[in-house]
Amino acid sequence: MKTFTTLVAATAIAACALPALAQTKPAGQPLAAFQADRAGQMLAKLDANKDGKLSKTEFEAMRQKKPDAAKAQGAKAGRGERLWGRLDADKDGFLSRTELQAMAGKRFKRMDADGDGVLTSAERQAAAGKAKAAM
Ligand SMILES: [Ca+2]
Ligand SMILES: [Ca+2]
Repeated sequence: MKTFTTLVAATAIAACALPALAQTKPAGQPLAAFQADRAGQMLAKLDANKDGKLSKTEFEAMRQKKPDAAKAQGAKAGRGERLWGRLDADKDGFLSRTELQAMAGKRFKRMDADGDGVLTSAERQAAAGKAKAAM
């Protein structure tokens, strides 16, 4: 009978330990999910003609929706051109989903402070704070 009680107790402890284990997993977003999310969000928001890629006009519309950021960037003439040149890797004049994911990947690496490949909410908040301070 003693063995049975011990077994029940052990099972009860294991059952309690499971949710605790789940909580110790890093509550963050891995790189691939971040890239897919970002690229999807940008296409959903900016791809006006729904051809699955962003033309320069569609991309510029985003910059114009953020007047503060556009003003700050306007101080450095030609920055938009250089940014576009970096993003449009195959120079076809459009940003494909792959190119948007590459952009998201670079952003992810800047935000992932401890470099563990997972973006936690704390790292997101820190990055958001930095972005605000930069404006
Ligand atoms: Ca488009
Ligand atoms: Ca391209």
